[in-house]
Amino acid sequence: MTTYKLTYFDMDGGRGEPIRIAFHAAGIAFEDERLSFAEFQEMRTSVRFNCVPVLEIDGAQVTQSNGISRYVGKMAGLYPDDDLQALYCDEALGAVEDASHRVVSTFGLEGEALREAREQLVDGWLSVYLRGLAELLARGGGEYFAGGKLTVADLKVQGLTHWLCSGMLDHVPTDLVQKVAPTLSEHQKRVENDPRVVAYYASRT
Ligand SMILES: N[C@@H](CCC(=O)N[C@@H](CS)C(=O)NCC(=O)O)C(=O)O
Repeated sequence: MTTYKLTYFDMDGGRGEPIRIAFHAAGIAFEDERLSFAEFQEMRTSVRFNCVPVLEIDGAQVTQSNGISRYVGKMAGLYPDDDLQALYCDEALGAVEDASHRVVSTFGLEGEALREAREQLVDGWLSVYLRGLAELLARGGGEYFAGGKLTVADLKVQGLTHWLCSGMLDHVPTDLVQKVAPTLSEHQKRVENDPRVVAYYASRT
């Protein structure tokens, strides 16, 4: 039997979360290695590209969260069979990745520099990405990004909108998503109420 080990930060969210949810939805057992930030610093140079998530498949390391999400998503029925719908799913996955990089580029800033960078982000790139994602959601029919049903794109976008609303990001208003792209707020609730997502979090308690 194939063995899977996912290494990611010890948090409910981020690039590793759609992969964990997809494994759970697929009913596939995996080792869920959760690292503290200090533990990650100790091992970061031992993983390719010095980044997580890393999936080990029978001991062989694979990186890149979107590729891994697609791979596990296919096994979970959370990735479209149709090529065009798959492209739509990939577009949303890639957009969230790009938006996340914009936010991460402000990490490490402090005080006034942080405030300025985050305010620029809120009025600039974050609004651009939220509006763009709302367009992709509308193209998908309004409820899901691709194929008319939950896919890993929905899990990834929910991760982003949850993060932006969480209050964890200083100077990012918690009502930003609601104000800029209200359909994404509805989408966030839809995903969080999906039985597979609910079952995953129930399994964590
Ligand atoms: N393109 C990569 C990016 C991975 C990435 O940046 N991961 C972050 C955590 S979410 C990380 O490991 N950062 C560590 C660092 O930059 O030192 C992917 O999608 O997996």
